[in-house]
Amino acid sequence: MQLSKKKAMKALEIMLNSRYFEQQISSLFQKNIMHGTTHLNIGQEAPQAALALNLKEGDWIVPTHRCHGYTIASGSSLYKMFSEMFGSSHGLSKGLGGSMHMSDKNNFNPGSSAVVASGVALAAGLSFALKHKKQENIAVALLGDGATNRGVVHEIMNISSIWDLPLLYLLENNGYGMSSSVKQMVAGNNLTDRAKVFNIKAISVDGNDFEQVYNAIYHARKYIIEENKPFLIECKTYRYNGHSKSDPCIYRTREEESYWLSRCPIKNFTKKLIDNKIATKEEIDILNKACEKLVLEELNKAEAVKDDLLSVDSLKSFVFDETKIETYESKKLHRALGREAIREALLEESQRDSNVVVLGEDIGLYGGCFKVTGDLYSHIPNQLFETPVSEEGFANLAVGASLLGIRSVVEIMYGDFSTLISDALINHASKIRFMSAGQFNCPVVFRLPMGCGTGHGAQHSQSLEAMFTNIPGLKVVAPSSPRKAKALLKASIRDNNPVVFLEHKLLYQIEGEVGDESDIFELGKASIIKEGTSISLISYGYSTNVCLKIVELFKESNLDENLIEIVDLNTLSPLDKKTILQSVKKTHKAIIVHEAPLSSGFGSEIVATICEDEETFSLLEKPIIRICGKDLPIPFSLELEKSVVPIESEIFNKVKKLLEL
Ligand SMILES: Cc1ncc(C[n+]2csc(CCOP(=O)(O)OP(=O)(O)O)c2C)c(N)n1
Repeated sequence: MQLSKKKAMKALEIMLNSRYFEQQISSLFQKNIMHGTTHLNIGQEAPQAALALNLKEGDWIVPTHRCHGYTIASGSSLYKMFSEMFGSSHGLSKGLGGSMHMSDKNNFNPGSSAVVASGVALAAGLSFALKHKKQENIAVALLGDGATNRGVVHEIMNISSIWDLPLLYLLENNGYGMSSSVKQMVAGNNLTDRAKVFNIKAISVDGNDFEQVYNAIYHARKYIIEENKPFLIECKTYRYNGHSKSDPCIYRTREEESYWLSRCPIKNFTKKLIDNKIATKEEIDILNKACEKLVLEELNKAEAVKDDLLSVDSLKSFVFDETKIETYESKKLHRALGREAIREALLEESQRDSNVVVLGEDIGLYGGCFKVTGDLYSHIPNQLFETPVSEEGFANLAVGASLLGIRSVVEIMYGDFSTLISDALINHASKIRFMSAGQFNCPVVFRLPMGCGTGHGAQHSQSLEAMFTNIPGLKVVAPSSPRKAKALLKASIRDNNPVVFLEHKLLYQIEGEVGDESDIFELGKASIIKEGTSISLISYGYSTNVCLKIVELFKESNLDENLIEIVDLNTLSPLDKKTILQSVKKTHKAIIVHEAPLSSGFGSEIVATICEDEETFSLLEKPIIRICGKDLPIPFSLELEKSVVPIESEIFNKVKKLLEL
């Protein structure tokens, strides 16, 4: 054994702390003192210690749901971990995370993802950030054998290989993903082959042998740093308990269990230390007792304050970072198309801040599917990253990178494919700040070209905003003009929170006035773009332009256009309710216009906003009308396509009817 005595004893200490911690957790669950669920890692302690002893300051880890041992190994306080398990405000994540989200920024651990394998993409994002910042560090993605069957792992293996990311995949093959065995669920003979097809070097080691894992990680880290390439280590191991607290393990034989019990990593390591005269039995007994005592003391301390909870009122502060962005309305205007305005924002923000990066498919030489990025690649070659067709992978990668301050602007070729990044948006971007009790922010902008009018058919033309506005933690922005597209995109990039930026495809072709680099508009603020006395047309995105045409039709028909007020929402979430209510209190009538289907569309939220305000409701002279898309997928035929979304004549007639003209 080549390890120094100090390191060997440290390794044993980590393994013992992990074992005693887990035994206490198991007993607290059995006594119903703890709630929820938990995934114990008893039997899998060797890789935890081996990793801890190899990592350098600034290396990041993203554990799996079976995370306690790695959290202990990376240096987190046992007291704070027990407190987190109790859900108390003294926990690592103040009781907002629980067993699977033990975030600890000080120890380079953003917490696990409870979505099997998604943490791999977050770790890839951290490694992307480390590389971008030219830091000599690595990120470690923990994953289980079950996780290797998820598509996102394959997407990320590919990306990490072609981008040479400093990423270590530490794969714990414990033979089972819940109740399903590797033999049943994994095609092929070797899990390492899964990395090799992506040109990633991979080895397999006995995961219950501390020294083997230690040496493997030592060489892997060196290789990753020196060769600038990812690496995978498969540790063959076994969990002694069930998958989670209520698993009786009926899918395993008792013979198999006793075979692995005889290969206990702690017993084996202890024997080696004594056999090789590195430590005496007495020394090991002393360490053993000290670890057991420490764990118990930390538990007692945590239990004494377990009822200290965050107040419900304080929870809101963990949803969005409230840092204010300086806004300004520039006087210097020039004319540009919508797509050019967006490109200007991307260029100016990337040049202002090297942490801003632009990611997406075909956004380089090709200029983007809608020619939004254009020649951007020639101006910011080190900040523009063309991705493979791997939406789930690169969207979650952007989230991971944001934890280290990288501000990605992710272009999703068609907003319809946001269904493929729903994991990044719904499970990660929107929740990481909350689950980590404010330790991490997630400054990522997801640009989604939405809407119909271009004859692209049902899977390339939808308006999916209502899918996002129901997710706390996401901001949703929908500009209506080139100027707003630029000024709101700049604000979105500077915002410390995740923003879904909805770009109607027809906006790209609209020409209008655009501000210079200082033009930045506040998120969460609606604008009255035309004042009027007797009816509020409330809209957002491209549909605002349709409402503006009604004003023209009024003029052409010699009707009084001063009757019409137009409220452009700009941001759907957070919604500027005040401006909506002020307008309707003045006009006493409201029509809401949007392209998305009527049923459960965002218009319902606006109706509710008006009706729930007693004063505004009492002033309403007519029922509120919603003029929206039909409850149909978008048809391909151009004529049919036009007829399923709000058309000018329909709005014109309804406005006249409401005004009794
Ligand atoms: C995407 C997803 N599917 C299913 C689950 C439920 N689930 C939690 S853990 C787990 C098994 C994961 O197995 P593996 O990756 O081998 O890790 P292990 O539990 O063995 O450590 C499953 C299916 C989940 N959390 N996420």
